Amino acid sequence: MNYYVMTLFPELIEKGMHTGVLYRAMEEKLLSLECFHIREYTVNRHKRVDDYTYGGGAGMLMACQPIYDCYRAVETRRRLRAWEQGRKEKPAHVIYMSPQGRVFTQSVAEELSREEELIFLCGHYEGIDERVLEEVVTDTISIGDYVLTGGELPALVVMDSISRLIPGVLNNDVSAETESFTDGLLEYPQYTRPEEWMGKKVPEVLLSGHHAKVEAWRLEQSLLRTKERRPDLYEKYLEERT
Ligand code: 9D3
Repeated sequence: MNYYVMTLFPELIEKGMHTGVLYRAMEEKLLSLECFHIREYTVNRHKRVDDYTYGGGAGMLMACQPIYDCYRAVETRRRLRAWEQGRKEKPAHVIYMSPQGRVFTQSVAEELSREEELIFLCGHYEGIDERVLEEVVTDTISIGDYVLTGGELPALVVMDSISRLIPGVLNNDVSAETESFTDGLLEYPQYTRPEEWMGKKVPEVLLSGHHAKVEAWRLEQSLLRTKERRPDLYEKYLEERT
């Protein structure tokens, strides 16, 4: 997976991706990341990327020109890399991170993980001039109903969850298996050594070595937890089993 990110805060994206599992995956060339700093593409001599809103109202909007020129730089870079690697050029998949987008879920992550390349556009201020969005954006995604200051953290969330679905990134088949087994349920409680801590004992069944009993206990715990904490998921799980 090759990620391209258009942003006013490239260092935030770089820092977020150059850590832990994702860093290793980038070293192994399973992932790549290239950030494009929108401010570098402004032709304005004060390097301004924002301007007042027609029709009035509070706040500033990101203007068309810097974003469009930044996008053209991404396209040039994509074309070069496709040529270098002898790949066929594909139309761009440009994701605008916005509170007005479709809400990101695990199934959206699965859908996007099948792409070879993804381009992210992160907004700031009160938003972006609609005309440049019409010109470059093919998909708009929100990470949920709460207000942030910009699209960078959402882009990191989306890249994180897509990346772990790419074969080799987690190199942990058991995790993937467990995920399908408890599909749509919350995880059961887990314990490690010591057997007793602050007077609290690890549940007896987990020490029994009885594999079938352990599995039954874990499923029961998952069901109880999901019913209690996420009745919406619980209902869905029951519906899918009938
Ligand atoms: C004045 C109306 N505001 C919308 C509630 C404007 C506005 C506020 C904050 C527009 C953008 C932002 C910054 N947020 C994002 O760029 C963003 C976001 C978010 O705030 N929540 C969840 N998902 C996302 S994806 C991008």
